[in-house]
Amino acid sequence: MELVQLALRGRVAVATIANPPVNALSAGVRAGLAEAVAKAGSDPAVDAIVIAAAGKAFIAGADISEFGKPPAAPILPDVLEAIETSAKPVVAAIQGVALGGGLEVALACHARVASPAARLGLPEIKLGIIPGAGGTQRLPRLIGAAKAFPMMLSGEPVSADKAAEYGLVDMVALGDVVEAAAALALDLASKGAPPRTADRMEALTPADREAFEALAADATKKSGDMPNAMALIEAVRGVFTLPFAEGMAAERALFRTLVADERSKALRYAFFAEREAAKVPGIEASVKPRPIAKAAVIGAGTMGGGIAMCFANAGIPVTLIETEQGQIDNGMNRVAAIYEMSVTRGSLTAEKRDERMALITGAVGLAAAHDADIVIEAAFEEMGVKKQIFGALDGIAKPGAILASNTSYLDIPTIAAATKRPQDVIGMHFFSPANVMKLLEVVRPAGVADDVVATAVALGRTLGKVPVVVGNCFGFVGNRMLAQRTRAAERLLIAGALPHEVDAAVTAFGFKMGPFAMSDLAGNDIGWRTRKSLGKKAAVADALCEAGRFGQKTGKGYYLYPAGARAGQRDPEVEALIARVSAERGVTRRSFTADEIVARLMDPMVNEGARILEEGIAARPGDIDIIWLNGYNWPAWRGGPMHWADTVGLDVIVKRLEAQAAESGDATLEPSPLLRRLATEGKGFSELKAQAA
Ligand code: T1G
Repeated sequence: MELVQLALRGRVAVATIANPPVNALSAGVRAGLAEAVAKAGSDPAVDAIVIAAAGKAFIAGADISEFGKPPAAPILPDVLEAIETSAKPVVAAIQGVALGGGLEVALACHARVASPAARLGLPEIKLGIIPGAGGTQRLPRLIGAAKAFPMMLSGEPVSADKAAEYGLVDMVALGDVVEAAAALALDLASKGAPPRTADRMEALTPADREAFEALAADATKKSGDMPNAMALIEAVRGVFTLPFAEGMAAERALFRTLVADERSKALRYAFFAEREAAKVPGIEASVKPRPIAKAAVIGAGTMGGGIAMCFANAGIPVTLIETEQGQIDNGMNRVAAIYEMSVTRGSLTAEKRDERMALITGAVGLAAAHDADIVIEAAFEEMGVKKQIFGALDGIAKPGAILASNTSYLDIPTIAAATKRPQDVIGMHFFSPANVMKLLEVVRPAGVADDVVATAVALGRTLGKVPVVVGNCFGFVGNRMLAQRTRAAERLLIAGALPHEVDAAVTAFGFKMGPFAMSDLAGNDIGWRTRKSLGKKAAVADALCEAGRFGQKTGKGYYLYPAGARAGQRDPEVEALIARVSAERGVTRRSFTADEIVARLMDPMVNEGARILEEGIAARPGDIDIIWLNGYNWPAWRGGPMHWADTVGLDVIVKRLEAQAAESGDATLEPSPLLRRLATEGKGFSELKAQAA
């Protein structure tokens, strides 16, 4: 099928891009577009040209899968120059998303018509790059740098109406957007006006420059060491200081440097890994999810309330169930307070708040779950409680209802065995706060029905989550690997590092918080309770808890939190306690560099990830990375633990693990067979093929 079809509509030539699923600007599309515009331009029967697209998207941008390969002619800037310098008016008919190169195509046109649902944006910053086909040069000239720069810095699209308000589109067409574009194109042709090209400077005034420079200064303060934010500022500043052609050349040079940067490669890797993760090996795309018109959540605590909010935010009525009215009231008040905060912050209208609150109904007793299509249990993390709830739900929930547990590590098959419908029981592990964190681990026990898995994944996407299907084991994937990092952090303290040194190394690596500050925030007693239930020990962590140092909530944990202090402060008492534990073990303490700390924390996580892959608990290394990127704030520009390991080199990681195992005598630090095999073969995790989870 032709990627760009050219058809005459009276004296208007319509070039329609058809490159499903989202009309990415592959080499074939670029060539087709150039050919269509040249052909229409030289056809005496044609007075004007429209660029349109088939399917849900106008154009989703450059074909990201082509990055890193030698650019195939014609490159996009050349195609856009041909459009912009066309002697005949060219109008874009935007019926869906016009993103990245897609919006740049529209910017090279002489006018733009959008459908009401269209969204227009330059999301390149999210991929660690900047627009590379004139976006930084044409958009400011059209709407002013003070409006264009924030669009490019956030990477967020604007609606058709907002685009019209900015002057980014000339018209929002309620009917057929191609027809409206053709009429506008003919009108431009009839005026005989020379097509409007980018180097009109009306929008670029001294006031616009002043506003831009203020925004740029703010962005510089906030952007940390992300090179693409700095490059974006440089490229946009060029519209005030360089002629158009030189500005275009400068933008292209900056773009090409960023495309080659490891950080952009990691972000592009994660873009595709997230989409791969939604494809469940062994479950055909044809398996239909069960319809979910009504939900119920058992447990009105922090997690239950957050999960109920996810349904309300997606417009799905949800019953929030507890054993007593007082708990319902507390849960509903907590939810209302969170929504109120969003209204105060301006991120939610009062009307939307009321709409969402009205979708959440509190109820006492499990019987209220009788008409739900899915029931999600978010009760106390104790197997007895869960078996009792699922046993009761079995007799209440309607046939075909899905029964899911939000447990973060308990055995799903044991929970399912409490019912007569194990094929309908699954794990849906949300991350706290459930209404904010994107990750959803869908835990697939043996025997669960395929359409139940498909429903959990589809529902996860409907709730705005990033669903990843994982196998059933203690801690599933994320928490199982986190346990390795926690053990490694404790080992480091005993070997000679101090909490603030470990946390500093981890935040320098790119995490928002280090493990000890995180533990103080969440509450050290949570891990302490789990270790006790499992009969496990952690000398330093246990000693802190035995001393009542649970963290921020008790004013002291690994750090001191004097009243009103924003961050924890070093506590000599804790450092003396740690030294005592080292002495009791006959350990001669030594200092560690930040690099050594990172290696000692992350290598065991990678090793556990390799075991998770060997056991088939995760289908792909990319699934593990998506879990860490979306559930644990792994720095996005490092692509996740398995991608990071590939950038380090698996042979290096194997050697470091062997040294750690020998030094500590801890056999669990020995490299897993898969990790050792890949290292021996000189391969990376990225060369593993998907397997059924
Ligand atoms: N390139 C290649 N494949 C893409 C793609 C792209 N730009 N966008 C989507 N896909 C694939 C995706 O991998 C999936 O594949 C399928 O399309 C459906 O995607 C020159 C340099 C458009 C809002 O960053 O935001 O232009 O899994 O599941 O939920 O200056 O896709 O089916 O095999 O996401 O309906 C800038 C990225 C590129 C936009 C649709 N553009 N895409 O969401 O579907 S850089 C972007 C999206 C650039 C210029 C620069 C979303 C979407 P598969 P999907 P969706």
